[in-house]
Amino acid sequence: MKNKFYITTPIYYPSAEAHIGHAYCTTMCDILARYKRMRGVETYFLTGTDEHGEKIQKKAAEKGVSPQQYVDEIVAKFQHLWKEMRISYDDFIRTTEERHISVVQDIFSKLYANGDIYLGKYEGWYCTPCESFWTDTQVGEEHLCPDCGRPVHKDSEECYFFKTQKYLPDLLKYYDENPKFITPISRKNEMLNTFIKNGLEDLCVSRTTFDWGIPVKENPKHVMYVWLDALCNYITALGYDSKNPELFNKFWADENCEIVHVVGADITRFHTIYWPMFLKGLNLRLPDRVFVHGLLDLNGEKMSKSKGNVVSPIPLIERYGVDTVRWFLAKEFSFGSDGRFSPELFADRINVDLANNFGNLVNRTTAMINKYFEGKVPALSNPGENEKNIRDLTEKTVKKYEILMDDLQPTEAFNEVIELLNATNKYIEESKPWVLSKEGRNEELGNVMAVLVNSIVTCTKLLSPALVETAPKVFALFGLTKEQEKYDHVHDFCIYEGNIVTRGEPLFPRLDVKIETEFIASISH
Ligand code: ME8
Repeated sequence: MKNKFYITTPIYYPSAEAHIGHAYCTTMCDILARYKRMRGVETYFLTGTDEHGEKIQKKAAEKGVSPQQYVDEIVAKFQHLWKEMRISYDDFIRTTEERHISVVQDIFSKLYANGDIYLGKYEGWYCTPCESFWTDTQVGEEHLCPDCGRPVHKDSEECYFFKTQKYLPDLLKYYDENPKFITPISRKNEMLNTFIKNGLEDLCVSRTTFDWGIPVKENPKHVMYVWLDALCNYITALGYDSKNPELFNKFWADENCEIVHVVGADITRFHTIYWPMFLKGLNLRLPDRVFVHGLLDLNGEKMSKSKGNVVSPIPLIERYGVDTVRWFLAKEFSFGSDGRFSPELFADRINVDLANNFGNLVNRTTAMINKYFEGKVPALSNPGENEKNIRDLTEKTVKKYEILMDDLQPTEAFNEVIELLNATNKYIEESKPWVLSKEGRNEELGNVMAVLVNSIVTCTKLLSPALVETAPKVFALFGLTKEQEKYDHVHDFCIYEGNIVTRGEPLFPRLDVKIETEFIASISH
């Protein structure tokens, strides 16, 4: 495992307010960042907003405000949402900040001086929402954008081009040598088959038809193509090519730092084809991984403001608490696959995992320790077969969890933890503590309690990157010391003897699926 970790979300367009899809990606990155920090890995987590481009300029004009005013308002809402979702980013980059603009201008100049960028003329089919030109074959007879499916129009403009063929051999070599560069693997095949094998054209990297962008210093009637501008955020935020390059040197320039970009399936092409080429042009190392997550829809329909089916996470957080929303996002959809959001799924997921399984286990255990042992965790002595089985399963779970998390598979890692919680609940049924108590078999009863506490504390630690509010509550219920709270004790078994256990309110009340389904449907807009 590398000893540093740099993880980024896409920088979102502040053209409309954030919805559950944006929250999904950001939450998954937050979980991975918190996990790495918990493991003692020096971590830097970046998110931000992508504020230039024709689409934003048009939206601002429609509203009668300047583009800057327009984005300022929406960016504040993004930041508010991340605060509510307890997103632990280290930096939030905005592409309208001076620290970004000046460096991107220098990057353009460097690529131009290298001969990677040249001035030419573009004729093709243009998709305004995607800000992309397409060829005849790509738009087909229907003249529809191959990315978003909306109509395109013929356009031509003088623009600067980036020579993609120059770096294609390097890119393909990097794909071969780094089989996990693009995951899931199906996304890599999609890039090769859809874009690369059909002949990659040079990329147009400037525009002259609008001015809400970063001016090209060499020729200011051009503004930079929004994707060149945006992708560079991953290095400008670290101070690349600035007076303060410490973070850049520490994270990007160090081979011991694992660099991970998490992106949605809609923007794979930019991150896995063009971005690595720009980096090659700048003579910089490439990221270790571009993890492509799936897109969520609502009841089978693409979420869109015009359809009025956008779900904002804020009312969900207000009603159910932030951990519930974070858990749903982390656990419901396998990271990398597309997913369907529906109110029923939300309520079921919370009931199954949090109320019935985890919450109920905590509840029962705190109650039994208070009833049978006056709230004091007993010692484990002469463990029997059942105790040993749980110990073995705990060890295995921790190992698998770490491997999966390190491989950017948080959903699968949490599945392992849920399995351990299931096994622990089953262990209660098999050990029948109420019978042990009746028969005065105190040593065995004590063992059961010690094992339950161990399972709960260990699972809470493993779930803590998602359950940020619940984990400290559980630690407090079981009277953990600061030392006992440390992650590394997941490798110890039953070290909580003598801890004082308090009974608290149920952590996750059971939801009435019908009532909650109606509530969630009522907040989609
Ligand atoms: O593409 N389900 O910004 P963007 C899951 N500015 N994730 C979703 C989603 C959904 N329904 N909708 C959006 C841009 N996302 C560029 C990025 S990066 C240098 C520039 C998430 O606001 C997903 O991660 O359109 C997707 O890739 C991203 O938001 C697109 O955000």
